[in-house]
Amino acid sequence: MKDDVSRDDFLSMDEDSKMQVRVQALARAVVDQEILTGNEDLNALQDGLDRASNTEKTDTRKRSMPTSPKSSTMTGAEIVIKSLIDQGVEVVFGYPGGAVLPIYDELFKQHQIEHVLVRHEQGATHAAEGYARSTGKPGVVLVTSGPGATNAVTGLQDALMDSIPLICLTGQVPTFMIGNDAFQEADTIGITRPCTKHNWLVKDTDDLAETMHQAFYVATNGRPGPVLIDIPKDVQFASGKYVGPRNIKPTAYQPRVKGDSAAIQAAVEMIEGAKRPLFYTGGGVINSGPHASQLLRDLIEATGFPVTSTLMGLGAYPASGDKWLGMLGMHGSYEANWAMHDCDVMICVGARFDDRITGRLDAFAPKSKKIHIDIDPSSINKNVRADVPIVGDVGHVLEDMTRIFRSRGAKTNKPAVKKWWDKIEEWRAVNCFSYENSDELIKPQYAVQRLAEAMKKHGDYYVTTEVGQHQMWAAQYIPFDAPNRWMTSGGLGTMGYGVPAAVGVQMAHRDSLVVDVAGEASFMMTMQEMSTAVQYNLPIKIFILNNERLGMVRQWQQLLHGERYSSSYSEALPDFVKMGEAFGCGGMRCDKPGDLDDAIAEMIAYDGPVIFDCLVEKHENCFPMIPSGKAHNEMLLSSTSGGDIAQAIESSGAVLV
Ligand SMILES: Cc1ncc(C[n+]2csc(CCOP(=O)(O)OP(=O)(O)O)c2C)c(N)n1
Ligand SMILES: [Mg+2]
Repeated sequence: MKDDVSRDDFLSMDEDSKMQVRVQALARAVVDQEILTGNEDLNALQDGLDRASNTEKTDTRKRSMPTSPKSSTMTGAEIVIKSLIDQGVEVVFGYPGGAVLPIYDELFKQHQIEHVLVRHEQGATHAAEGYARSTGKPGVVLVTSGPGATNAVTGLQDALMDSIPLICLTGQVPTFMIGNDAFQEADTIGITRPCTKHNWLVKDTDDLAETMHQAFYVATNGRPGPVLIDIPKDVQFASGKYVGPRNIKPTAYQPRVKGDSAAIQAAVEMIEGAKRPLFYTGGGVINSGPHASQLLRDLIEATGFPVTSTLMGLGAYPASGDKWLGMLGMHGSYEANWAMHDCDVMICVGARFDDRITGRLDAFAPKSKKIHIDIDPSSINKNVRADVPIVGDVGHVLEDMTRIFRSRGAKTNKPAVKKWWDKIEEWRAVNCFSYENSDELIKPQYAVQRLAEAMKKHGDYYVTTEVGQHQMWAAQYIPFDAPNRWMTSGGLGTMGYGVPAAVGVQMAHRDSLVVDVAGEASFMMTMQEMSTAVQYNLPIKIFILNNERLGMVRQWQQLLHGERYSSSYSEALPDFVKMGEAFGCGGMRCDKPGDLDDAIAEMIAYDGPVIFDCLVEKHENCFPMIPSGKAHNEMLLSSTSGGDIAQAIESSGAVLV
């Protein structure tokens, strides 16, 4: 339709002209697709035409009820849009194609939902993830069948591993052609079953509304995650019954949110007696909502215990808080990892004992008793045995725990905890994030530190990242004082996440500063989304730490593969400044430490999206590092000598990633 008439022209037309345009578009869609051959399809087409002409006619055909927007009978495509509106959806990230044209047609006719046209379906899923993580609301994706759906798979798996609520709507070939190897057919349900929390193929328009609302429920309740609804094209054209979100049948999926009170009581007793306690928090705190982060802060202040967090949990407890030890894990802080190794009571809140956190499992926190709070029962005792497991929502459990702790007099073993803090201060004094700076070359750590200072000066900021060394430096050097400000691909480690995620974040926070800390190689995986940023006036800043290397791969090859740098050099890089110009956004370059502050200030002040090419030292490694297969107390620091590093990883560890 866009070929013939613009959206604004369409909206200003009288009803007769609008009708004509719709009829032509529907007819064209049929010819283009060459799929409406059977009687049922002709009925479906007739339904669409009837609706378009808004004729009040009685018809004996099964699914040809005329509809008005208020009626509870609508076409499948209308049901999709009405369900989204009733679920409070404001933005959909998507890409059209033959199998979703009826839904795109309905999008065209309304004003409540904004559609963001990405440049690749992977971009739609990451943008929806960025939107979801920065707002706490589910992200919505709309893509076509076949390649549209398969392109979305990486983002679905990413969202599954990081527990991000997404609703992905895919078009499918008409029901009567499924299994025929039809044009753009793929077994989307089969392909996405392992990378969604749940998925549905809707074969009857009467089931569509119910399924849409179920999908929102499943994606956002319990451990959040991506869900997918596959909607054949005839189901979109046909008419069916609409039910609102409050009228759907009760579902069997009722995740437990309240923790067992006896277990919470046992946990409080353990907290009271702890001599070397540690809070180990994760993305579950953020997913539970800002209230959970506040409760966590209250409990930490009430106990006076130290706290560390996974990559996904940054911001739940403020980095400026005095109980903060920094992130733990493979590239976490010295003090956090040592505290983890030596603690006697570990309070794990909304984290899942991922291998990046535990290191060698049989040497993980060997002297500790573990309390594990998680909404997902399958996470408990999966990798590490919990002494006190508590299944429930972090917010609910922390509220009960704090109440019980206070009602018993807020007792802790103060002298022992004071001694523990003294020990922690010794580890802190190691100053594990120090590095040798240079006047000539921009050290990547320095670049991130200067960026962090400038962002702090600017005020509230949101950061996305790609995957690699730059991601770890961003986690180490950028402080987050609030939840929902840090968007990174933790579980899947997806290069190419950051640009589209920044698009999604900026859609939700139009006036905020949104920066993607990128590597040059990752940026090139989804850089086409700069075009999306330009189209929707999203002033995202892409801060590339350009080391002309697949830096993290190079680091592992140096440490593990005898310095044989097999294919880890970024050859034939484009000129990122010219690329910025070509996209119609800003392009900047900086290669001198002395110019960096001014250049970063210019980038932040630039009125629009910017690609910032920061040329950094090419051989810097990311420390501290727990070599694979080692325990937390065997961490390497930047001061560890080269020979010791080369020998640090044994063959048993080399097999691990
Ligand atoms: C899609 C994808 N492919 C491959 C990898 C493996 N990988 C992890 S980090 C990395 C290098 C990233 O290079 P760059 O984006 O320049 O970041 P740097 O490490 O140099 O900061 C690679 C190839 C990945 N994480 N994701
Ligand atoms: Mg690089």
